[in-house]
Amino acid sequence: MKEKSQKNVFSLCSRRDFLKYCTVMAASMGLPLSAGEKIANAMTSSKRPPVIWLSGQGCTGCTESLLRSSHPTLDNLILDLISLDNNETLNAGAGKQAEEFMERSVEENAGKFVLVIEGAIPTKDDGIYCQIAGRPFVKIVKEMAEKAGAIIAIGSCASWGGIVAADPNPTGAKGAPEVLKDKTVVTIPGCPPNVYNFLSTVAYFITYKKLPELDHLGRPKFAYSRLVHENCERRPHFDAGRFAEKFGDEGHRKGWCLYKLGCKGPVTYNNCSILQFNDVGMWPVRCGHPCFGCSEKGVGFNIPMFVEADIKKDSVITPAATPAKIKYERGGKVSSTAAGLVGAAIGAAAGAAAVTVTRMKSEEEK
Ligand code: FSX
Ligand code: SF4
Ligand code: F3S
Repeated sequence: MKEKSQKNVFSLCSRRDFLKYCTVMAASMGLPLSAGEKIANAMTSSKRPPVIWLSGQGCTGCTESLLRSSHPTLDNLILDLISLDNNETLNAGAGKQAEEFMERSVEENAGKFVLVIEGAIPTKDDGIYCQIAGRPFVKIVKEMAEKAGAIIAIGSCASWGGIVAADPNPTGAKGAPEVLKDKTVVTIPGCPPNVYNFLSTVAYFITYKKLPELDHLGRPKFAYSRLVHENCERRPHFDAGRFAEKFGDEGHRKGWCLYKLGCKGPVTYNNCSILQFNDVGMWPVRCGHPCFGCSEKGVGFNIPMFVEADIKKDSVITPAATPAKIKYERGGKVSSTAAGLVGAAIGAAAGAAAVTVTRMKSEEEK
Protein backbone atom coordinates (compact mmCIF):
# COMPACT_ATOMS: atom_id res chain seq x y z
CA MET A 1 0.00 0.00 0.00
CA LYS A 2 1.62 3.18 -1.16
CA GLU A 3 1.45 6.47 0.66
CA LYS A 4 -1.38 8.67 -0.40
CA SER A 5 -1.50 12.44 -0.59
CA GLN A 6 -3.54 14.62 1.74
CA LYS A 7 -5.92 15.10 -1.17
CA ASN A 8 -6.64 11.37 -1.29
CA VAL A 9 -7.17 11.16 2.44
CA PHE A 10 -9.66 13.99 2.39
CA SER A 11 -11.51 12.50 -0.53
CA LEU A 12 -12.53 9.77 1.94
CA CYS A 13 -13.76 12.08 4.71
CA SER A 14 -14.07 15.83 5.10
CA ARG A 15 -11.15 17.75 6.56
CA ARG A 16 -13.55 19.07 9.18
CA ASP A 17 -14.47 15.54 10.29
CA PHE A 18 -10.86 14.52 10.33
CA LEU A 19 -9.89 17.53 12.42
CA LYS A 20 -12.66 16.68 14.89
CA TYR A 21 -11.28 13.20 15.17
CA CYS A 22 -7.75 14.45 15.79
CA THR A 23 -8.89 17.09 18.29
CA VAL A 24 -10.72 14.60 20.42
CA MET A 25 -7.88 12.17 20.06
CA ALA A 26 -5.52 14.84 21.41
CA ALA A 27 -7.83 15.63 24.31
CA SER A 28 -8.20 11.99 25.20
CA MET A 29 -4.42 11.61 25.29
CA GLY A 30 -4.23 14.49 27.75
CA LEU A 31 -2.80 16.92 25.14
CA PRO A 32 -3.91 20.53 24.59
CA LEU A 33 -6.64 21.00 22.00
CA SER A 34 -4.18 22.77 19.68
CA ALA A 35 -2.42 19.41 19.31
CA GLY A 36 -5.36 18.20 17.21
CA GLU A 37 -4.31 20.18 14.17
CA LYS A 38 -0.69 19.15 14.64
CA ILE A 39 -1.72 15.48 14.69
CA ALA A 40 -3.90 15.98 11.60
CA ASN A 41 -1.03 17.56 9.67
CA ALA A 42 1.48 14.91 10.71
CA MET A 43 -0.87 12.03 9.93
CA THR A 44 -1.57 13.29 6.43
CA SER A 45 1.95 14.39 5.57
CA SER A 46 3.46 12.57 2.63
CA LYS A 47 6.64 12.30 4.73
CA ARG A 48 5.11 10.33 7.60
CA PRO A 49 6.94 7.08 8.36
CA PRO A 50 5.26 3.85 7.27
CA VAL A 51 4.08 1.05 9.50
CA ILE A 52 5.52 -2.43 8.92
CA TRP A 53 3.32 -5.07 10.59
CA LEU A 54 4.72 -8.54 11.21
CA SER A 55 2.56 -11.48 12.29
CA GLY A 56 3.84 -14.38 14.36
CA GLN A 57 2.05 -16.75 16.72
CA GLY A 58 -1.36 -15.14 17.04
CA CYS A 59 -4.91 -15.70 15.91
CA THR A 60 -4.92 -12.59 13.66
CA GLY A 61 -7.46 -11.07 16.03
CA CYS A 62 -5.22 -8.02 16.33
CA THR A 63 -5.38 -7.43 12.57
CA GLU A 64 -9.14 -8.05 12.73
CA SER A 65 -9.33 -5.41 15.44
CA LEU A 66 -7.54 -2.96 13.12
CA LEU A 67 -10.13 -3.69 10.44
CA ARG A 68 -12.99 -2.96 12.83
CA SER A 69 -11.90 0.68 13.14
CA SER A 70 -14.47 3.08 11.82
CA HIS A 71 -13.27 6.55 12.83
CA PRO A 72 -12.14 7.91 10.50
CA THR A 73 -14.98 6.17 8.84
CA LEU A 74 -13.39 3.92 6.24
CA ASP A 75 -10.92 1.11 6.56
CA ASN A 76 -9.13 2.62 3.57
CA LEU A 77 -8.64 5.81 5.43
CA ILE A 78 -7.04 3.99 8.33
CA LEU A 79 -4.75 2.15 5.96
CA ASP A 80 -3.81 5.36 4.19
CA LEU A 81 -3.37 7.34 7.35
CA ILE A 82 -0.92 5.01 8.98
CA SER A 83 0.67 4.12 5.63
CA LEU A 84 0.61 0.40 6.29
CA ASP A 85 3.37 -0.94 4.04
CA ASN A 86 3.19 -4.55 5.16
CA ASN A 87 0.61 -6.78 6.79
CA GLU A 88 0.42 -10.35 5.52
CA THR A 89 -3.36 -10.53 5.93
CA LEU A 90 -4.00 -7.26 4.11
CA ASN A 91 -1.22 -7.11 1.52
CA ALA A 92 -2.42 -6.80 -2.04
CA GLY A 93 0.63 -8.69 -3.25
CA ALA A 94 1.89 -12.04 -2.04
CA GLY A 95 5.05 -14.11 -1.78
CA LYS A 96 8.23 -12.69 -3.29
CA GLN A 97 6.52 -9.52 -4.53
CA ALA A 98 5.22 -8.63 -1.05
CA GLU A 99 8.55 -9.47 0.60
CA GLU A 100 10.42 -7.23 -1.85
CA PHE A 101 8.00 -4.35 -1.34
CA MET A 102 8.43 -4.60 2.44
CA GLU A 103 12.23 -4.79 2.19
CA ARG A 104 12.31 -1.71 -0.04
CA SER A 105 10.14 0.22 2.39
CA VAL A 106 12.35 -0.84 5.33
CA GLU A 107 15.55 0.26 3.55
CA GLU A 108 14.07 3.59 2.40
CA ASN A 109 12.73 4.33 5.88
CA ALA A 110 15.48 2.85 8.06
CA GLY A 111 15.51 4.44 11.51
CA LYS A 112 12.05 5.94 10.97
CA PHE A 113 9.41 3.28 10.32
CA VAL A 114 7.10 1.90 13.00
CA LEU A 115 7.55 -1.83 13.49
CA VAL A 116 4.40 -3.54 14.75
CA ILE A 117 4.68 -7.08 16.05
CA GLU A 118 1.51 -9.17 16.31
CA GLY A 119 1.58 -12.58 17.97
CA ALA A 120 4.08 -14.27 20.23
CA ILE A 121 7.59 -15.23 19.18
CA PRO A 122 8.61 -18.89 19.56
CA THR A 123 12.18 -19.25 20.77
CA LYS A 124 12.52 -22.99 21.45
CA ASP A 125 14.62 -25.05 18.99
CA ASP A 126 15.96 -21.91 17.28
CA GLY A 127 12.47 -20.61 16.64
CA ILE A 128 11.50 -23.21 14.03
CA TYR A 129 7.86 -23.28 15.15
CA CYS A 130 7.01 -20.06 13.32
CA GLN A 131 8.74 -19.26 10.05
CA ILE A 132 8.05 -16.79 7.28
CA ALA A 133 9.48 -17.49 3.85
CA GLY A 134 11.55 -20.26 5.46
CA ARG A 135 13.12 -17.99 8.09
CA PRO A 136 12.43 -18.14 11.84
CA PHE A 137 10.16 -15.33 12.99
CA VAL A 138 12.46 -14.60 15.94
CA LYS A 139 15.31 -13.84 13.53
CA ILE A 140 13.16 -11.59 11.34
CA VAL A 141 11.91 -9.66 14.38
CA LYS A 142 15.45 -9.07 15.67
CA GLU A 143 16.70 -7.86 12.28
CA MET A 144 13.76 -5.52 11.71
CA ALA A 145 13.98 -4.13 15.24
CA GLU A 146 17.54 -2.93 14.51
CA LYS A 147 16.22 -0.73 11.69
CA ALA A 148 12.94 0.50 13.22
CA GLY A 149 12.25 4.00 14.57
CA ALA A 150 9.71 2.66 17.07
CA ILE A 151 8.54 -0.80 18.05
CA ILE A 152 4.99 -1.65 19.08
CA ALA A 153 3.91 -5.06 20.34
CA ILE A 154 0.20 -5.29 19.60
CA GLY A 155 -1.94 -7.72 21.57
CA SER A 156 -1.16 -9.75 24.67
CA CYS A 157 0.66 -12.46 22.68
CA ALA A 158 3.23 -9.97 21.37
CA SER A 159 3.36 -8.14 24.69
CA TRP A 160 4.22 -11.12 26.92
CA GLY A 161 3.24 -14.34 25.20
CA GLY A 162 -0.50 -14.32 25.94
CA ILE A 163 -2.40 -17.51 25.30
CA VAL A 164 0.44 -18.95 23.22
CA ALA A 165 2.81 -18.85 26.18
CA ALA A 166 0.29 -20.39 28.58
CA ASP A 167 1.53 -23.46 30.45
CA PRO A 168 3.11 -25.75 29.13
CA ASN A 169 4.22 -23.35 26.38
CA PRO A 170 5.57 -26.05 24.04
CA THR A 171 7.17 -23.62 21.57
CA GLY A 172 8.95 -21.43 24.13
CA ALA A 173 6.77 -18.50 23.05
CA LYS A 174 7.79 -15.09 24.38
CA GLY A 175 6.64 -11.53 24.01
CA ALA A 176 8.60 -8.94 22.02
CA PRO A 177 9.98 -7.06 25.07
CA GLU A 178 11.58 -10.27 26.30
CA VAL A 179 13.10 -11.05 22.90
CA LEU A 180 14.23 -7.45 22.30
CA LYS A 181 15.60 -6.80 25.77
CA ASP A 182 17.85 -3.91 24.72
CA LYS A 183 15.01 -2.01 22.95
CA THR A 184 12.07 0.06 24.10
CA VAL A 185 8.97 -1.85 23.08
CA VAL A 186 5.56 -0.21 23.48
CA THR A 187 2.98 -2.81 24.46
CA ILE A 188 -0.71 -2.51 23.53
CA PRO A 189 -2.02 -5.62 25.29
CA GLY A 190 -5.52 -7.03 25.01
CA CYS A 191 -6.79 -10.16 23.34
CA PRO A 192 -7.54 -8.48 21.07
CA PRO A 193 -6.58 -4.90 21.99
CA ASN A 194 -8.71 -1.89 21.27
CA VAL A 195 -7.57 -0.55 17.91
CA TYR A 196 -7.94 3.07 18.99
CA ASN A 197 -5.27 2.63 21.65
CA PHE A 198 -2.97 1.46 18.87
CA LEU A 199 -3.89 4.21 16.40
CA SER A 200 -3.46 6.92 19.01
CA THR A 201 -0.01 5.61 19.92
CA VAL A 202 1.03 5.67 16.25
CA ALA A 203 -0.46 9.16 15.84
CA TYR A 204 1.47 10.39 18.87
CA PHE A 205 4.76 8.98 17.59
CA ILE A 206 4.29 10.33 14.08
CA THR A 207 3.38 13.78 15.40
CA TYR A 208 5.91 14.22 18.20
CA LYS A 209 8.69 11.88 17.00
CA LYS A 210 8.74 10.30 20.45
CA LEU A 211 6.72 7.75 22.36
CA PRO A 212 3.94 8.56 24.80
CA GLU A 213 4.60 8.01 28.50
CA LEU A 214 4.70 4.29 29.29
CA ASP A 215 4.09 2.29 32.45
CA HIS A 216 6.41 -0.39 33.87
CA LEU A 217 5.06 -2.94 31.35
CA GLY A 218 5.53 -0.65 28.35
CA ARG A 219 1.81 0.25 28.10
CA PRO A 220 0.87 3.84 27.17
CA LYS A 221 -0.33 5.44 30.38
CA PHE A 222 -3.09 7.32 28.58
CA ALA A 223 -4.85 4.01 27.99
CA TYR A 224 -3.74 1.69 30.77
CA SER A 225 -3.55 3.77 33.94
CA ARG A 226 -7.01 2.93 35.31
CA LEU A 227 -8.45 -0.38 36.42
CA VAL A 228 -11.37 -1.74 34.40
CA HIS A 229 -13.22 -1.90 37.72
CA GLU A 230 -12.82 1.84 38.39
CA ASN A 231 -15.22 2.84 35.64
CA CYS A 232 -17.31 -0.29 35.27
CA GLU A 233 -21.03 0.28 34.81
CA ARG A 234 -21.72 -2.61 37.24
CA ARG A 235 -19.64 -0.92 39.92
CA PRO A 236 -22.63 0.38 41.93
CA HIS A 237 -23.72 -3.26 42.31
CA PHE A 238 -20.23 -4.19 43.52
CA ASP A 239 -20.30 -1.37 46.06
CA ALA A 240 -23.78 -2.40 47.21
CA GLY A 241 -22.81 -6.08 47.46
CA ARG A 242 -25.14 -7.30 44.69
CA PHE A 243 -23.42 -10.14 42.85
CA ALA A 244 -24.34 -12.68 40.21
CA GLU A 245 -23.50 -16.04 41.79
CA LYS A 246 -24.00 -18.24 38.73
CA PHE A 247 -24.31 -17.64 35.00
CA GLY A 248 -28.00 -17.23 34.22
CA ASP A 249 -29.16 -16.67 37.81
CA GLU A 250 -31.36 -13.74 38.78
CA GLY A 251 -28.40 -11.46 39.59
CA HIS A 252 -26.78 -12.23 36.26
CA ARG A 253 -29.99 -11.50 34.39
CA LYS A 254 -30.40 -8.24 36.30
CA GLY A 255 -26.93 -7.01 35.38
CA TRP A 256 -25.33 -7.28 38.83
CA CYS A 257 -21.59 -7.36 39.46
CA LEU A 258 -19.70 -10.33 37.98
CA TYR A 259 -16.97 -10.43 40.64
CA LYS A 260 -18.08 -13.79 42.03
CA LEU A 261 -18.08 -15.25 38.52
CA GLY A 262 -14.36 -14.51 38.41
CA CYS A 263 -14.27 -10.97 37.00
CA LYS A 264 -10.67 -9.71 36.93
CA GLY A 265 -11.66 -6.06 36.43
CA PRO A 266 -10.33 -5.19 39.91
CA VAL A 267 -6.78 -6.24 38.92
CA THR A 268 -6.72 -5.32 35.22
CA TYR A 269 -5.54 -2.00 33.85
CA ASN A 270 -7.29 -1.08 30.61
CA ASN A 271 -9.81 1.45 29.30
CA CYS A 272 -12.42 -1.06 28.00
CA SER A 273 -15.11 0.11 30.40
CA ILE A 274 -14.83 3.63 28.94
CA LEU A 275 -13.75 3.16 25.36
CA GLN A 276 -15.74 -0.01 24.62
CA PHE A 277 -15.45 -1.83 21.34
CA ASN A 278 -16.53 -1.54 17.73
CA ASP A 279 -18.53 1.67 18.15
CA VAL A 280 -21.57 -0.27 19.28
CA GLY A 281 -21.06 0.44 22.96
CA MET A 282 -20.15 -3.14 23.80
CA TRP A 283 -17.43 -4.67 25.95
CA PRO A 284 -17.11 -8.03 27.76
CA VAL A 285 -18.75 -7.06 31.07
CA ARG A 286 -21.68 -5.33 29.36
CA CYS A 287 -22.58 -8.51 27.53
CA GLY A 288 -22.52 -10.49 30.77
CA HIS A 289 -19.06 -12.02 30.66
CA PRO A 290 -16.56 -11.30 33.42
CA CYS A 291 -13.36 -9.53 32.42
CA PHE A 292 -10.71 -12.24 32.34
CA GLY A 293 -7.80 -9.82 32.53
CA CYS A 294 -6.65 -10.20 28.94
CA SER A 295 -4.46 -7.10 29.07
CA GLU A 296 -2.78 -7.84 32.40
CA LYS A 297 0.45 -9.80 32.52
CA GLY A 298 0.10 -12.76 34.88
CA VAL A 299 -3.72 -12.50 34.99
CA GLY A 300 -5.33 -13.39 31.64
CA PHE A 301 -4.50 -17.01 30.66
CA ASN A 302 -2.80 -17.50 34.05
CA ILE A 303 -5.39 -17.10 36.80
CA PRO A 304 -8.33 -19.47 36.24
CA MET A 305 -11.65 -17.88 35.39
CA PHE A 306 -13.36 -19.15 38.56
CA VAL A 307 -10.75 -17.68 40.95
CA GLU A 308 -11.87 -14.43 42.56
CA ALA A 309 -9.53 -11.47 42.03
CA ASP A 310 -7.69 -9.73 44.83
CA ILE A 311 -9.11 -6.33 45.56
CA LYS A 312 -6.42 -3.69 44.99
CA LYS A 313 -6.27 -0.34 46.70
CA ASP A 314 -7.26 1.40 43.45
CA SER A 315 -10.35 -0.81 43.20
CA VAL A 316 -12.06 1.00 46.00
CA ILE A 317 -11.90 4.39 44.28
CA THR A 318 -15.49 5.37 43.74
CA PRO A 319 -16.16 6.16 40.12
CA ALA A 320 -18.04 9.20 38.88
CA ALA A 321 -21.80 8.62 38.99
CA THR A 322 -22.15 9.44 35.30
CA PRO A 323 -19.59 9.65 32.52
CA ALA A 324 -18.68 13.11 31.29
CA LYS A 325 -20.72 14.24 28.31
CA ILE A 326 -18.99 15.69 25.29
CA LYS A 327 -20.72 18.36 23.32
CA TYR A 328 -20.03 20.69 20.47
CA GLU A 329 -20.06 24.39 20.87
CA ARG A 330 -21.88 26.18 18.09
CA GLY A 331 -19.63 26.22 15.05
CA GLY A 332 -18.54 22.65 15.47
CA LYS A 333 -15.73 23.07 18.01
CA VAL A 334 -15.27 20.74 20.94
CA SER A 335 -15.79 22.79 24.08
CA SER A 336 -12.60 23.09 26.08
CA THR A 337 -14.47 22.10 29.24
CA ALA A 338 -15.73 19.01 27.55
CA ALA A 339 -12.27 18.14 26.27
CA GLY A 340 -10.83 18.64 29.74
CA LEU A 341 -13.50 16.39 31.15
CA VAL A 342 -12.71 13.76 28.57
CA GLY A 343 -9.08 13.84 29.56
CA ALA A 344 -9.85 13.64 33.24
CA ALA A 345 -12.65 11.12 33.03
CA ILE A 346 -10.87 8.87 30.65
CA GLY A 347 -7.50 9.16 32.26
CA ALA A 348 -6.40 10.20 28.80
CA ALA A 349 -7.62 7.07 27.10
CA ALA A 350 -6.39 7.13 23.54
CA GLY A 351 -8.93 6.56 20.90
CA ALA A 352 -11.80 7.57 23.08
CA ALA A 353 -11.93 9.86 20.10
CA ALA A 354 -13.67 7.17 18.17
CA VAL A 355 -16.49 6.66 20.59
CA THR A 356 -16.66 10.33 21.33
CA VAL A 357 -16.93 11.30 17.71
CA THR A 358 -19.83 8.86 17.33
CA ARG A 359 -21.54 10.50 20.26
CA MET A 360 -20.83 13.95 18.96
CA LYS A 361 -22.25 13.00 15.62
CA SER A 362 -25.49 11.83 17.08
CA GLU A 363 -25.67 15.02 19.17
CA GLU A 364 -25.31 17.01 15.98
CA GLU A 365 -27.91 14.94 14.18
CA LYS A 366 -30.32 15.50 17.05
FE1 FSX B 1 -2.92 -12.84 20.45
FE2 FSX B 1 -3.32 -11.30 18.04
FE3 FSX B 1 -5.25 -12.65 21.27
FE4 FSX B 1 -5.43 -13.12 18.87
O1 FSX B 1 -2.95 -12.12 16.55
S1 FSX B 1 -3.65 -11.12 21.48
S2 FSX B 1 -4.44 -14.55 20.36
S3 FSX B 1 -6.91 -11.95 19.98
O2 FSX B 1 -5.03 -11.65 17.88
O3 FSX B 1 -2.01 -12.11 19.03
FE1 SF4 C 1 -17.41 -4.54 36.98
FE2 SF4 C 1 -16.07 -6.75 37.34
FE3 SF4 C 1 -15.67 -4.72 38.96
FE4 SF4 C 1 -17.93 -6.08 39.09
S1 SF4 C 1 -15.87 -6.84 39.58
S2 SF4 C 1 -17.73 -3.86 39.10
S3 SF4 C 1 -18.28 -6.59 36.92
S4 SF4 C 1 -15.20 -4.77 36.79
FE1 F3S D 1 -9.82 -7.80 28.18
FE2 F3S D 1 -11.09 -7.44 30.43
FE3 F3S D 1 -11.11 -5.58 28.62
S1 F3S D 1 -10.99 -9.33 29.26
S2 F3S D 1 -11.07 -6.70 26.72
S3 F3S D 1 -9.32 -6.30 29.73
S4 F3S D 1 -12.81 -6.13 29.90
